[in-house]
Amino acid sequence: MAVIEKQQSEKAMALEARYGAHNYHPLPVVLSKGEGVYVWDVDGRKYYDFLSAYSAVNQGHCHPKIIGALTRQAQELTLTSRAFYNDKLGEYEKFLCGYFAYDKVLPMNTGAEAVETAIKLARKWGYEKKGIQEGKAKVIVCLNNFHGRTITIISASNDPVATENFGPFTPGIVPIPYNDLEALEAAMGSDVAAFLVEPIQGEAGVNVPDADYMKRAHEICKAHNVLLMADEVQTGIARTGRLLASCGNCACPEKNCSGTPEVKPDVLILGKAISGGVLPVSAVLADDRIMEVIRPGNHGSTFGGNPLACAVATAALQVVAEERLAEKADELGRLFREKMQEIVETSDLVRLVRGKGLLNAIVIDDSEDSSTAWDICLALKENGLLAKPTHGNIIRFAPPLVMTREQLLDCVGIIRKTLREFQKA
Ligand code: IF1
Repeated sequence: MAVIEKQQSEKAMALEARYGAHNYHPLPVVLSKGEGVYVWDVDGRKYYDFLSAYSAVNQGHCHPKIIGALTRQAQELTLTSRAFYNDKLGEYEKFLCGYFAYDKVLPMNTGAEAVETAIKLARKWGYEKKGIQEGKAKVIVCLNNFHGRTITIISASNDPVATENFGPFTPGIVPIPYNDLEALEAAMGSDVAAFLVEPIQGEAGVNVPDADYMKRAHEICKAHNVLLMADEVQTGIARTGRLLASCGNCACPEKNCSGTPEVKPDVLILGKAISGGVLPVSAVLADDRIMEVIRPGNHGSTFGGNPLACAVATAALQVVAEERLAEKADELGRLFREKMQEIVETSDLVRLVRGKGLLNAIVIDDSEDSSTAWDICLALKENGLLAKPTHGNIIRFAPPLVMTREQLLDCVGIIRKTLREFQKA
């Protein structure tokens, strides 16, 4: 690398080290441009993006339709706050409710805010509709979950790195093992308001539960008058080969998803790719019997549902339908896992591949605290593909859903070549 080029990258990294909190340990690459499935670093090197900003850039970087919506709205009106009406929010709310087949939506900004909103909604519904004793409402969560970084959300976490020295924690949260319906049944009770669950646990290492887990979990919830709250911040918006990982139900105008409706969560939590990764947009959807407990002054956000977010998210969801991204993710995901399985069978470095749609991961045959997965990601970077380990020995592979078959096979070639180089080293 030419000295000047190195200096640019190192200068950017040094500035973050000096002036930024050290709350991340990024791969040593400094990105300056993104387009579709590609990103470029400050030295002009081109990479396949195989993380998609943790599944926020499902539609590809800087999708022209979404950027067009952003720039047009940015020149009209970006923010009114909810102190006043505006001409974009009602239309957006109608579009979103029609797209996902719910009566109402509460618009927020980040995924964590949407999860917090869902917990508040469930508690209020529990007291006012289910008759739970005031202050006693419980929310069931799964071990090894990831729902965000706020105090209430990490109160549900069993990840010491995410929780140590952040106490005291929020009460009323009951952890159970993931993909364990007996444990869910056993945790049920008259004081339980909701079950909050990821249809696939992303951060935990792309843990895919039994095929009927969400359906049977919903049956147990219904039997005990408990709300099923699906956190689809990472698995939603076509990432797993269906519009939503939990229900596979597609109500969007273009009937984009081929899935049959398996389960419709009582509360649906969306974020990340709802805006195509262009700006923070999240949403909580529910039918009237639940959302009607929210009255003026109960909840809000300065930026929640701002006109810019409405324009961007509408365009981002239209792209999902128009470009049939759910079906693409399903088809390319199967091809990717098939090719990864060939590597599993010929390499003693990779223990297994798992995932759904284009949310996949490989498990490296090394201990969780080894640096092997990290070192493989460094080698992948040198070969033109950016990915990052989730936990220890697990590498998540989540490219933008707009990838072509040829590009995917090119990426498989890079992964195969890198693992071979690694094997010989
Ligand atoms: C970080 C993880 C992924 C999420 C689910 C809610 C949120 C997330 C299922 C909160 C956010 C992000 C957060 C980011 C890294 C990334 C992540 F590694 F942290 F766990 F994707 F797996 N529900 N996930 O995945 O949404 O508030 O971030 O908008 O915090 O390091 P957010």
